[in-house]
Amino acid sequence: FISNPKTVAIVGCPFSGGQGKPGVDHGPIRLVEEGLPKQLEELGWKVHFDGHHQFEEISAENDPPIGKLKNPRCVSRVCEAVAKAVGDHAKKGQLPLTLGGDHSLAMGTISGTLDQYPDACVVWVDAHADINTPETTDSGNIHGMPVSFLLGLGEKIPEFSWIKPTLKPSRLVYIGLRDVDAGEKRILKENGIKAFSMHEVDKYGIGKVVEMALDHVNPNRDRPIHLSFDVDALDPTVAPSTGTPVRGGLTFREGHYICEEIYETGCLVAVDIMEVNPSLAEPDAVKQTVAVGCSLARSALGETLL
Ligand code: Z70
Ligand code: MN
Ligand code: MN
Ligand code: MN
Repeated sequence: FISNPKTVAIVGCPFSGGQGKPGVDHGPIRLVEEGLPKQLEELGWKVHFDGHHQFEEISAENDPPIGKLKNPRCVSRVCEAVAKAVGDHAKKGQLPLTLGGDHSLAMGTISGTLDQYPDACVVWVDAHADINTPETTDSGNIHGMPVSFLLGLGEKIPEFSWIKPTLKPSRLVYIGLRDVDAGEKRILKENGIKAFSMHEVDKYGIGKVVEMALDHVNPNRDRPIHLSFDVDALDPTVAPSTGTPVRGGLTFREGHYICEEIYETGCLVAVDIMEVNPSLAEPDAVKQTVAVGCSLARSALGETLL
């Protein structure tokens, strides 16, 4: 799907409005400072990076809740801008690599991907399902809801009407879940959404889980793949500096294996690395988390062990 010479477009999204903890907006800055653009060049990619998006014209003020949703206008407008950026890069044959920022941004990134590749499937790697609706959310944090907006579930909020809910439940698969709200479990069941929780990773091993996940969304390995990776899918010992660490997560190798295997399909068209928050741990743990974010991106873009 990607034209030659292969170009990756880094879409830096310093944004935290989809949740309550400051600092996640600094994630993309740290990932780039760590040397990610150069690392990708060393893998043979042409790297397009024209600075982090500033979302200048989008105000975080005068944005009272709509129902339970917090910062709804701000999140919506930022995601709309991200959808345009990601879609434009994809249109040029570039592979957008979005650096978050909180996971609400995936409303934008996946909308951008689906605009260019309507038959794309989504592999969502996360401790959380991020599929609450405006009705089921307890927290009101929109980073816990992007998937429901993309699927068109729940009450329609006019402010989010730019989202075309074109993602089909059958084109979505989860890996790594272990902190899923009761309402989310019901939504997953009702919509027949395939999910490989940490229980399945324990039972079958990551090799079999990735194979089954791809067999579900992409049986002939001919559909474009969008990989949306929340670093909290990794165990907190591996990625400590993130907003909602949950014990019992993916090992370092399991996380990277998912990325390597998806790269190997040759179908990958977009990647998100989300929820790196450099303000939530000691300096060494922050450095470790930032380094892991970079190495996940490298694995997804073709870095091999041999
Ligand atoms: C919860 C909610 C969530 C990330 C927390 C948590 C969602 N289900 N996602 N941290 N990355 O607020 O809806
Ligand atoms: Mn750009
Ligand atoms: Mn998430
Ligand atoms: Mn998460």
